[in-house]
Amino acid sequence: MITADCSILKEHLPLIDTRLEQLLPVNGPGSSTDVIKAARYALLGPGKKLRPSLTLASYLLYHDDPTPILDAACSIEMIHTYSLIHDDLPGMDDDDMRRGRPTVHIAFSEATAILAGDLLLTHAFGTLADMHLPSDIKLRMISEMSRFTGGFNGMIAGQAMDLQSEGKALTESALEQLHSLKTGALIELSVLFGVLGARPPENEKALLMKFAKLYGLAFQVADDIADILHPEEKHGKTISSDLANNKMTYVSLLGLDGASKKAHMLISEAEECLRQLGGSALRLGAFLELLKS
Ligand code: GRG
Repeated sequence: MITADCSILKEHLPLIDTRLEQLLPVNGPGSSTDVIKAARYALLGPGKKLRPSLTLASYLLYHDDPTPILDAACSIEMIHTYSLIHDDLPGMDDDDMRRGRPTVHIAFSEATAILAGDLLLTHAFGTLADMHLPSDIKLRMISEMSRFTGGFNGMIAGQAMDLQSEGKALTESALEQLHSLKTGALIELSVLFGVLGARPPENEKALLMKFAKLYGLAFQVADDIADILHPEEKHGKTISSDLANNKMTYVSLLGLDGASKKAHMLISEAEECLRQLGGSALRLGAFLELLKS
């Protein structure tokens, strides 16, 4: 199971946490509202910050100072947190616990949780627009964030497919499409932001994006396996919401052994991308190691 104790995550965590705190300040007329408190509760809580770490690590393959890309990394964590707040709502997965604590609608209220998610989604785009990067790069990031997180070919499309899949048997390719969008798209965007900031040669960009695609799917397969092997550690309760909501997972489709083989296959292919890149790119292998534990 992935924990924030892993060194690649620990390396970036203080920088990300400090900046997230600054980006969601307690000031302005809205600051006394529960919505800001709820957004801060979720965003500054004990998440692993895996996606912003991926952005920083991808960018740092080409540069020494992560400062120029830090807000882009933080904007991804805002989107991720909004998606979790909304996913936990009674109308969606109906989860009471997340990261070992009550979910936002339990700790505050359902209406506050909806607004806190909306706040983080909106603020993510504003954060990108306000960055100190050339305008063409910022515009591309804003456009890609909309595409990768949206409802046509992004995270919301995956979530919509997930909602419609309840109680249905899916083929492996349908499950793969669902998860590549629902979970994978944001992970791909995390690497893409590092790449857009660093501007590596085209062939290296292609290999990094192939790595990101494989990693996004491997992350979901590993998550499905962890749901079965470590349910309490993951959710603070004994049954995963996918099982409770009668949703198909890689484990229910392929069995535990089959899902483990699938994860290994995806991880090996992702490792091959890093081997082809060589040099400092091998550092990204640490993210793959997280999925093996
Ligand atoms: C509601 C628009 C909308 C989208 C929701 C991503 C998503 C789409 C829902 C999350 C459901 C879920 C738990 C999927 C499994 C993979 C996943 C995203 C796990 C949580 O990511 P971690 O482990 O979480 O990086 P932390 O808590 O560390 O931030």
